[in-house]
Amino acid sequence: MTVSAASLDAYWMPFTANRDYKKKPRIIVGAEGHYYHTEDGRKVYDAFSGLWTSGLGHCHPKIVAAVQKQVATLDYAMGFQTSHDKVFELAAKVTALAPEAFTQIFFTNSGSESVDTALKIALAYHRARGEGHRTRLIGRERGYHGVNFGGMSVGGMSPNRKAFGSSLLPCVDHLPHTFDLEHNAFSRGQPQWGAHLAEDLVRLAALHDGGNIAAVIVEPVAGSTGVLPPPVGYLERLREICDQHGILLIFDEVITAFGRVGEAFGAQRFGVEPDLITMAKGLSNGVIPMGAVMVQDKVYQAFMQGPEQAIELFHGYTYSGHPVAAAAALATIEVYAEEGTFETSRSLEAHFEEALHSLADHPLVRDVRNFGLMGSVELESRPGAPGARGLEVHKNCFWEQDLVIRNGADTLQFAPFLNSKPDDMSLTMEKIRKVLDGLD
Ligand code: PXG
Ligand code: PLP
Repeated sequence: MTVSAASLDAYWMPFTANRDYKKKPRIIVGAEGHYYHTEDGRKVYDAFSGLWTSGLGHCHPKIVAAVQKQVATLDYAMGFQTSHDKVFELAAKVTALAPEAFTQIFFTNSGSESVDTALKIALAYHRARGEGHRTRLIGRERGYHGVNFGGMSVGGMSPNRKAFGSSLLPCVDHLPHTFDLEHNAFSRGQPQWGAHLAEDLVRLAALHDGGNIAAVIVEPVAGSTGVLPPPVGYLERLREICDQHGILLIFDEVITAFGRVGEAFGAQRFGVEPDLITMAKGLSNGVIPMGAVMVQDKVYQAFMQGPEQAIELFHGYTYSGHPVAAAAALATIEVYAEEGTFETSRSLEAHFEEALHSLADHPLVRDVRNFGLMGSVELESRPGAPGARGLEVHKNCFWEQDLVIRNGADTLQFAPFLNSKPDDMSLTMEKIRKVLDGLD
């Protein structure tokens, strides 16, 4: 094994069953295109595009070259009161992909930082406009907005909140999630049922007075919780209610941006314009960590009012707009355009849907859901051992099928490459069926 026992023990792995993993570690030592290379010399197909990150495939030569050049030219530049060329160019390129009203972008290093940044911008925006009493934030049950205190507070994944219950942000409410097997099981794309769940925002606005609510944050398609596409009409209705009460709408597009739903942003795919959009992952194809918050011009302008020498937003990270990350992101965005990635992704949706739903008849399968190139297969849990079956599928895929998939408890998740070969999508599902057939 390439990793010594002592080093194995030294690393506290994120979102991992550390003791179980360390008994038989799954170690990746290289990657190329659609495959990982394992330490035991196998090529393993990546059916999760990294961690929703690497839609173009791994080690794309153009991104690799851009990073190599940048790191040898300008490794780091102070980002506060000074900056560098690449990040301005990137800001212009990303905003150009967005709906016209989005004109400014603030850089971070991850999705979690993007979410906390967006929440801070929302609160400070209202204050700058003389509405500092708008302090309530509204998220959604089963939402995932990262692991920092803001994102955890508006998020709705109970295991992520459990240990921190009394330390979450105050003044936060949650809309109900849209998962309902009685009405939505095995729906393909957006479910017909569920738009009425947006009406809960009317209730919250009546309870608190809409004028006290700063922002609503939702993922256009909930990803981490196991792919919950928005019911038809749901996002439109949220937008309407927010408009009625002057509430900012934030789309957390950390997963859905950059082709995952067949457009640059989910906002465009669903034809609903939020006020702020968070992103990460596909921004740099996962090559160098980078995230961002893009805002409508009216949001930026609300801050640009005081004396010109005053800092308008007291917020920023040491690595905001890091030159090497910016170079990776610039190359990524160029490749998206050159290779027609968003169009390719869109053209693969129908095949992916068919392949994924081929598992619907398996006796262990409870639900199948998909939108764009996001898919999940929910398994029946083993009695008394929730999550055990899902982890077993993940491990069996890795060791026996040369396949990496993700499991969130007993929900299997799929994020095919945006430039996948259709046959590989089919083969992935055939392998999953084999693994499921072997489970008790
Ligand atoms: N918002 C959304 C919508 C996300 O999907 C984050 C914020 C946080 O991003 P960072 O870069 O801080 O991790 C995410 C991240 C999964 C899975 O299994 C999804 C994410 C992270 C880890 C696992 O679906 N999404
Ligand atoms: N903690 C200390 C002591 C710091 O000096 C800084 C940044 O200068 C931070 C935390 C924040 O780090 P970052 O800007 O990388 O988020």
